[in-house]
Amino acid sequence: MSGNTFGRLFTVTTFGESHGRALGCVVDGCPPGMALAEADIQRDLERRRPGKSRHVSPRREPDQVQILSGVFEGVTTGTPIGLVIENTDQKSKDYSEIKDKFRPGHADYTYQQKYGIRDYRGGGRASARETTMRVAAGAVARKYLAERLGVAIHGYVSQLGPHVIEAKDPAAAEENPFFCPDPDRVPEFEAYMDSLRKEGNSIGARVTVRASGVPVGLGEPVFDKLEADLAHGLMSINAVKGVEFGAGFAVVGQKGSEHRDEIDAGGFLSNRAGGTLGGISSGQDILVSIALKPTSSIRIPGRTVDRSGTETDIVTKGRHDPCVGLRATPIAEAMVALVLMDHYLRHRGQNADVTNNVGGPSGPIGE
Ligand code: EPS
Repeated sequence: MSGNTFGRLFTVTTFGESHGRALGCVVDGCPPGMALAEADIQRDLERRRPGKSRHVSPRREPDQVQILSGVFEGVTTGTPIGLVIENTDQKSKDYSEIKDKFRPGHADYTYQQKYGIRDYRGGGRASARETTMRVAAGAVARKYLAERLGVAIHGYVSQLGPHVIEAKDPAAAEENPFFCPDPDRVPEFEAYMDSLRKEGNSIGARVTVRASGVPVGLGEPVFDKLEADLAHGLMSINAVKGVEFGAGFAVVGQKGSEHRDEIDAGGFLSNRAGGTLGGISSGQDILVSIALKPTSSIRIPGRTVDRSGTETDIVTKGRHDPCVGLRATPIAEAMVALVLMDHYLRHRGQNADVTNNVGGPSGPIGE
């Protein structure tokens, strides 16, 4: 395998490029018997797709998913689920000017050096368009987790550039183009993004995801700790440069007496750990944040070299996201779903017979 497959028991293998014919994936290991229709997957694809507001890439893609296999009479059969989305709105000529140049801060350079050839159209495989299939596969995992275990996974943008956003109303994040959980601040962010776009620049963001109802016991110490695999999945999203769980990097300044989550008969009294202990889910909410960098496709001229090593300037025109973090919430949720699903099956495989769990904040798996 060359890095296009994720997971051990619940796996997803993705393929496709931004300006190729289609993007697709094979989801393997899905338990049989779950009702699955294209509409179940389409909802999350709709939340991710470009062209929905002036603050994201204007590329118009319906991102209509087709289920090619693995579902019979509306129910999963346990065989590989093939999913495909056609690309319909490529404008490859946008890239002809920069095809032999390397955008500073972009994968252009490393793809060229690693493979000796690259599909420069739309960034090829390195394009954020690749995330369609993560979202599609994640929707399958998420449906199973919700129906079988009652797991709910929700995210929001918790920082846009310098603006830290309080999660006053997490559900409201679904109702604005910023995935902003504080609806009163939306006009402020509209103005901020308008001025950034005018400037031809881009900005970073932070996205936070909460998974509730996660059973105790998911995660396989020592190398496949739950947060290690979550970090793997989340770090593999385009533009992600950091992952934090619970108190995150603030742990550096905390004392043991402040950081620990005390327990009484009713359960944990705080959640600074972010839902895992020793790499195993504790039954508390999984709380994870990711840092997304500002994208490199900007209109501000920058210095670079071309393929022959000659110094030159570069300006990236076309239809780019000034803040890729604005569309990252469903992608991050999908990666969390894929990891939890994989670890649920792995835990069930090894530990289904374990009976001497103590009572506590959350019961043994399967209860
Ligand atoms: C992207 C550039 C734009 C975005 C694209 C990601 O594509 P293009 O240059 O082909 O118009 O629209 O995102 C998507 C198409 C998508 O579906 O997310 C980039 O440089 O990563």
